[in-house]
Amino acid sequence: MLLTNAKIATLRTDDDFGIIEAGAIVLDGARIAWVGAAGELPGEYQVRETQDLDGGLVTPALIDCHTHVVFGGNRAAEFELRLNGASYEELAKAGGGIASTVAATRAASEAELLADALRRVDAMIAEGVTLIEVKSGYGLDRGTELKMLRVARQLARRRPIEVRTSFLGAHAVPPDHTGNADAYIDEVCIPTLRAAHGEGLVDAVDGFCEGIAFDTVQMARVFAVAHELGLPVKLHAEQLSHIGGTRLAAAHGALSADHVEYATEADARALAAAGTTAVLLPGAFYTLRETQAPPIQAFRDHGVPMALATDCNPGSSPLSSPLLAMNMACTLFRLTPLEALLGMTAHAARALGESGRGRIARGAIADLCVWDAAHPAELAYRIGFNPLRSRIFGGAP
Ligand code: DI6
Ligand code: FE
Repeated sequence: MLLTNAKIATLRTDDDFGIIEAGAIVLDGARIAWVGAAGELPGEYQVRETQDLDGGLVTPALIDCHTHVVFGGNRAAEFELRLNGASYEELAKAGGGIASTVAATRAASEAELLADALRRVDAMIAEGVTLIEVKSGYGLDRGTELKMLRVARQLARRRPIEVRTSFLGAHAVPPDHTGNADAYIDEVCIPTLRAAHGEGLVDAVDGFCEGIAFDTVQMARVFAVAHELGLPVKLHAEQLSHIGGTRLAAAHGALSADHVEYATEADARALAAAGTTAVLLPGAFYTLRETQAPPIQAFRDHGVPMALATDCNPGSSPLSSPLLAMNMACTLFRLTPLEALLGMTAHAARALGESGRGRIARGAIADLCVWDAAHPAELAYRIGFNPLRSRIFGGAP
């Protein structure tokens, strides 16, 4: 298939949008066979179908590399409590927060969880997302963690989207183990990870390294099992305080360290040396009204790739709009529109360990978006406006 009459933002490198005016793309099945100026299209391609894109803007499709789209219930009541003076950490300590979503998720059937998650996924697809990461972590017992991961796998069977799962058994200490985080890790979290892996439900292992969750020593025990099982690791690190999660992630060769508001320049250096991607989650920063932004300039200075994601979850980031996340990253964290687009495409792919995605180049997966926009900076600039015209998933419009 030949796509023609397009303005293409290839993101070929990280230096600029890599724009090709009057461009054309040849798709061969699920892959990109050729991209360039239409006038330079080699004669060798036998084109079966041509689509005139009428001057539309083509970018790589969006990738949401950090989501918790599978969960029961919602936390609008806590949102209200916070607006009446309670803090996120106070609510967590009082048995609300993640624990209240755990109760709702344990009580929900697989069909209910799936129906709810599909509505959030549909919102993402409508903005041009073709690949999402989905975490467990609202079960915190074997049955419910496995249930969440099965639902995550189902999403890819119900919709034209790819899903990568992360096991987040180390998300919070469940009410049944209050004050006994170590026993929870050893007796529930790690055996559940092994069981989920045994069923082919786990693509990566994540954790919440924070004062209200797990420390670096506990996380290192979970990561050791991930390594033993051959699974990549990633970590919620330095979101609310600095306790060393970023350095731990780097030391374990993590795919990503996520949130990283309280990360330091030394942490940025460690991430760069390890080749670990920093995942920025402005939706959580915004919702919790945090004031400490991640060390963006240090990430730039040390060459740490920055990905961007919605963190879609019922507590700290009830956000299912990647476009709004891109806007927030620019407004709140001062990313450039180019950095925001790279963060939702090429660098998000990197955070998932997926090379060959997120850029428009020969041999890459043909996941593309066509936008009603004259320039790619428009994608991060607008607020609450969706210029998506069409989405191409694995070579199929
Ligand atoms: N950090 C977050 O922002 C989410 N999980 C995490 O570890 C919040 C989860 C929640 O509040 O439900
Ligand atoms: Fe998260």
